[in-house]
Amino acid sequence: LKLRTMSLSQPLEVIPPERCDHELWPEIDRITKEQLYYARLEVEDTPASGGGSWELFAEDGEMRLYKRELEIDGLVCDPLKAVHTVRGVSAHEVCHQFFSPDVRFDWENTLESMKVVEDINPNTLIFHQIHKRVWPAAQRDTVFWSHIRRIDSNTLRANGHPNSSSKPLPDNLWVVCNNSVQRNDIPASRCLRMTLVVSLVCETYIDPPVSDISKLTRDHLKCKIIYCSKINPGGWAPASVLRALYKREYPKFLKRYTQYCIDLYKDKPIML
Ligand code: 6CM
Repeated sequence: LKLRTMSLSQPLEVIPPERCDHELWPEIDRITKEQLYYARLEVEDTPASGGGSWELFAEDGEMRLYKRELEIDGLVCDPLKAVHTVRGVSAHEVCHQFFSPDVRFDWENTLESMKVVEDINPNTLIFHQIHKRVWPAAQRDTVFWSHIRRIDSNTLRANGHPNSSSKPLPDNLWVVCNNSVQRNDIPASRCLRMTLVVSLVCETYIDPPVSDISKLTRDHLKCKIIYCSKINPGGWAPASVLRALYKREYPKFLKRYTQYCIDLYKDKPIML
């Protein structure tokens, strides 16, 4: 990917194509915007998807993780929302690493295999992933589209957040949305097919502000990270094992992933 810098006074840029003829494109566009809206609502003011309020279950420094208990047809589908703030990386960098298939195994440790099964456009791929088996349940796989985009300030305003008017706008904002897709041509073979909707929303704040963009360093970068997920295990999985797994693994994932990004970019030019 070409390294880019931009003037902070420039309007934010939208990078997904204006149009795309793929049959999934209307769904990709709609769900990405919905997930962006949902993620940016404040935990304190809003219900978790499916109703009810968020319960804080892990906290470490700036990092806070919330969940809501939700069962669908007897299966644990607890929505999760995690918020974190880190310094030294931009929203673009944190989202780019999450989207890129090339580095997936560098930070994702739930995987046995990962394959890109379709390339919809430069910002959108379809993945087939086989996850490591968790005893005593059957092994799971997932098929999902993954879409990355920069959100411009007009889209942000049009997205109409009830609680955003009092908040400062970020200097830029990126989102990656992963959402399951039904693909009968990809057999689940020995696995149960799990379904998911996951979003990673990252906001860059230049803090302290710089008047001269050429003086921008990594010390000025503050990145607010919001990670939301809702996973349906797709078949029998003991509720207590699944909840214990999520409670242990999500905080570990968020810490490991953000540290991975910080370490990776620390001596590299800034990709705003
Ligand atoms: O969001 C994350 N990773 C993305 C890229 O891989 C993508 C994948 C999400 C699926 C995560 C599944 C985790 C659970 C796998 C085992 C399920 C076994 C069920 C049976 C248990 C009794 O969005 C990071 C995901 C981090 C998860 C901790």
